[in-house]
Amino acid sequence: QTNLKKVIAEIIPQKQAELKEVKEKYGDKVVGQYTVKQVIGGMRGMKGLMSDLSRCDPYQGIIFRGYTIPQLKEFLPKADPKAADQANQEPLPEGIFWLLMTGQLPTHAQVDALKHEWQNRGTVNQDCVNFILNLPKDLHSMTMLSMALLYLQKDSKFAKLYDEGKISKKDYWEPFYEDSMDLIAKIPRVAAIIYRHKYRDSKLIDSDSKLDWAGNYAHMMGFEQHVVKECIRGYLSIHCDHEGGNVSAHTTHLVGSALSDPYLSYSAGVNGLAGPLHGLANQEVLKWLLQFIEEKGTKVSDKDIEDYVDHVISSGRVVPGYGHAVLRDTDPRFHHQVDFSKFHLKDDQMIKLLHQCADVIPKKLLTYKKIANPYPNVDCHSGVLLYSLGLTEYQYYTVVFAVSRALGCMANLIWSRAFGLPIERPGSADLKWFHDKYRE
Ligand code: NMX
Ligand code: MLT
Repeated sequence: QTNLKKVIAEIIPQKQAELKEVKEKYGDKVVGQYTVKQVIGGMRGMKGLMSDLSRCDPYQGIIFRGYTIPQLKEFLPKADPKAADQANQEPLPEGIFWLLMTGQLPTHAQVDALKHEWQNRGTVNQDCVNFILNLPKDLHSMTMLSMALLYLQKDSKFAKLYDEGKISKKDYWEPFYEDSMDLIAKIPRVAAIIYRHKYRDSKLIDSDSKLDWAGNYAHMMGFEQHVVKECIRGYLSIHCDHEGGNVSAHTTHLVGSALSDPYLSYSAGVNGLAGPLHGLANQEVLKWLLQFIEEKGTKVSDKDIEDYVDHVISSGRVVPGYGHAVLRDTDPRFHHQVDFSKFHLKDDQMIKLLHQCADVIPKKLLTYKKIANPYPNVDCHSGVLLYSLGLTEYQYYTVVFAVSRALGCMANLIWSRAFGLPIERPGSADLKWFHDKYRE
């Protein structure tokens, strides 16, 4: 079966039964205790959400439906199924979406079907193109993306059916599926239009119906080199999901729980991704590195890097690309990008400097006792990779992240409606409440 919707429709009743069983069997079990410090401290370490798509292990990193990143690189279909060489080893994002949605590794035929489906759904109407082309170019590209997603919201099938009173709760997942698939199909086109508008005199490039979702995105931005297409395939695969609690996934889920449609929900998620402690860190790393190179050049001593870290921290800033709220070791997504760059960009000076920094900075950060994790995260490498491949406009990098994150956020949203999850509404406490409850 290559029709994803039909596959999902068969899995949903089984998964609903599993969720019912979990609720009945374990509904009254205590998950854990949490402290006042955690309530005030961003709920760190508290399990407060259910997301069946992926889980983040502090040491192993992200596990998508039971598979690690190296396993996915090995098992997921590639753009050229016949090429077995290292230059063609990046997984197709179509494959990871299939896995996230179904829990099963896809066949080439299933990935191909998804590629064609997204091609068919991917046209962006001229009114939306005009909307983007009329946006002031000094808006940040993430602001443009968020606005363009809101513009597309007028075509939401869920919002229309709900407004007409034509949809029953048990069927919500279907229009959520339709909207989500449309959004995923259109987002590379929208993102490419933003890129061409902001950085290439608004000269647009037509979609190429022969290409896969990621390859076509690279093409529509104006990059035809094989290595860029491969990079974008890998990039869009590994950034897609990071369990339910990261800011973009959590925001999308929260907004969707109010039955705001996928466009409204993901626009909100994109706004969260645009924060420098989250997805914007990839542009911040590049900015940081370029400033460093301007002052010191690319051939530097370890001491130069250590001094720069001290300088940044003593001025009250963070070193972008290092640390994580959950991870306690180097992010496997960072390793994935190191492998890619060591093969494709081994002589690049900037990449070499980045690898030197990634060696030196964690040791330096370890001397700051308050930092729970000094190791490189996904954003540490991604910007430098794009820069070295010729995509030098770093204020755009988080848009690439957002194109990828749409996969995880949309898959989560569809499953949340299929599971019939309720509106999310935790309690909050004022300071008086803490005093009254705990005063000795
Ligand atoms: N540079 C300097 N200080 C840091 C760093 C860093 N890279 N990482 C953590 N700290 C500080 C943090 O600001 C906090 O200081 P204070 O108590 O004065 O507020 C202290 O160390 C304790 O923070 P942690 O418990 O280690 O980290 P937390 O879970 O609060 O935050 C991040 C996680 C990711 C927000 C944090 O490590 C950070 O700001 N890193 C740099 C930005 C970055 O790379 N973000 C991208 C994350 C990945 N993504 O894609 O979203
Ligand atoms: C992500 O991919 O969302 C980041 O690593 C941040 C997180 O997991 O909190």
